[in-house]
Amino acid sequence: MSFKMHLLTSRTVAVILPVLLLLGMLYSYIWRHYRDGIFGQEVRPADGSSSRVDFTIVNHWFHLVASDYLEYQQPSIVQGSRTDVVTVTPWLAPIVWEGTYNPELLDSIYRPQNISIAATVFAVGKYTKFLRDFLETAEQHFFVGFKVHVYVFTDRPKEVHQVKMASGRQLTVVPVPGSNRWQEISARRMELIQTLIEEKLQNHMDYIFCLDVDSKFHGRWGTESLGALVAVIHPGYYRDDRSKFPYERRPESTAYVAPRKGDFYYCGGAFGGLLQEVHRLANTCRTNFEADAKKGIEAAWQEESHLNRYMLINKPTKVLSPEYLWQDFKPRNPEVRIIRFSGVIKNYADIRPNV
Ligand code: UD2
Repeated sequence: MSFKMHLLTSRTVAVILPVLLLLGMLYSYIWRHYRDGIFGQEVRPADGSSSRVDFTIVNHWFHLVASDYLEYQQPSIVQGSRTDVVTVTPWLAPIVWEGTYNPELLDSIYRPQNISIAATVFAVGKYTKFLRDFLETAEQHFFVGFKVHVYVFTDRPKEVHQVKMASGRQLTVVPVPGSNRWQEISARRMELIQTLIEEKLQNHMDYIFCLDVDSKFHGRWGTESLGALVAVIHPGYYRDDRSKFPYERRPESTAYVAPRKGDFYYCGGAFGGLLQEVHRLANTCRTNFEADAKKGIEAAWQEESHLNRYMLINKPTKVLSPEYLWQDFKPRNPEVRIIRFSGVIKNYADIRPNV
């Protein structure tokens, strides 16, 4: 090779190499952001730890295809069937009340999509006694006609009642250790939900709902409740000023909410949504709960306080009215036309491992 030729080649390499390097870096930067935004997420909770989970794209969330053959009542934008309650949040998420939706229309949209719904329920210690009613009534009312997989977390697998389940529905018992503190049982749920999503559910199920076991279904709980992040308004506080909400009020806690902040007070006993959203919620609440524990703090209402803090910042995309978690000891308020799911009356001293 002549000297000139050699010089030319070296110059070309000197120009091309950095350009190629730059292009490579640009490609990997764009791909990383594209993948995080579309396919998954990197969750970086408060302590800086991270956990990568990849989820597939959820088409049914973006594309609602109705049947051409279904006839239904004309909807109106000037005359609502509910004028006694608020049906949309200030961030434009629907608040689901009886009379605000058409169940047949919704089911006809979601049934062809073959969606699947996981439900978690914890029955640790004496709480196994609530399982039978919970499971039997879920068969009658919870996503009837849809693919449902119930996961029962318990330290007493032998006490799990065998329920006859319709085709497409199944139950899995997940053994967990017992505890002598009810606060720990309640709070540990977030970690176990996170692990379940990571190890069993991702890319197999679409939605997940996490429910208290000391409850029964009395009415339909179905496709109207689907959303990316779904919260249920607590029946005990929805008429109160937010300064009275039982948020965690100590600023040292990661669950802290200032007195003049808050939208609604949500239940720890029922929440759900798309797997990736609930994973993010569970991971954050668990991490924050653990960060508090290191400082010797336990939030006022354990994971419910952390969930409320999370939902204040990460607004739920669908809010379920207190129809979706009433309490049997409370007389029904007139705006609650139907009770769909409700906590039974229980004697805490009898069933909890500690006071
Ligand atoms: C409220 C919340 C609950 C949770 C708790 C605060 C509602 C309706 N309930 O309920 O979700 O946020 O406050 O910690 O929003 N469990 C057992 N074994 C036990 C104790 C608890 O399995 O010994 C499980 C069980 O699934 C139960 C759940 O934890 O449903 C919540 O415990 P709880 O029902 O005793 O708490 P409660 O009624 O104060």
